[in-house]
Amino acid sequence: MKPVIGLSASHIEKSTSQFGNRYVDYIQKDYVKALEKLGALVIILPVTNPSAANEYAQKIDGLVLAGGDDVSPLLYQEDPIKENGSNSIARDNFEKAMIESMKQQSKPILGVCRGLQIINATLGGANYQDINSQYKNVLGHNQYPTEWSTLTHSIKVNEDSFLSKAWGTEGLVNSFHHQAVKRIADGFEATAFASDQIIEAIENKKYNIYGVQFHPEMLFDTNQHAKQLFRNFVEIVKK
Ligand SMILES: [Mn+2]
Repeated sequence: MKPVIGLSASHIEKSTSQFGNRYVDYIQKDYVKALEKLGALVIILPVTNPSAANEYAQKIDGLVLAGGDDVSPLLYQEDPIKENGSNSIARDNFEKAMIESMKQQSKPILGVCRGLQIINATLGGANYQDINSQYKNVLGHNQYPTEWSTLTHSIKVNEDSFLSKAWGTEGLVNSFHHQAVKRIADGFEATAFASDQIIEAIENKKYNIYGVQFHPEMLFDTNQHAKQLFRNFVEIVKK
């Protein structure tokens, strides 16, 4: 049997030129392709009522939380500063319920970018709403419009971490974020740092919950480390 991996969707609940007021959930294909190439069966999860999360969690073996909008600072008891970006409370609340259900059922989670940040906020941590205004001597963490798979900053990775098994103890990553971990959730360890000490990966080994601040799904076809990272996650899901 193939491992079944649930994939969180992005959510638009406002009028758009393409869909009018027929609101949509959507997901970048990179995640689907990467997981399928490694032998997983992928189920895209709708952004729906949090009360459905427990049953969705029962149907899947692992969860990938994708990138997207900023996590609302209300999740860590802060009002938004003016630099806080677009929030989707519906997505936040559904993903929060999914994280809690997966943890309860001891099933692995991999969070990418926003995915890392929602894990941290859900399990008791707090994030920077905007590192460019809230963090001293910050380096360039949003490379847009530089191409997605271009590696733009270095990281140092803790030995014996989930990330080091794919990335080694130092390497390069892409970067498309302006939020980051400020206070790490209890039970978690920061396992990678940029040279400005911004946290680039977190993990909770006991519960197999992992997060990376960069975008390995955009590197999957060009970077062996990124491929290895997803392979390692799928292996953990299979166990
Ligand atoms: Mn970065």
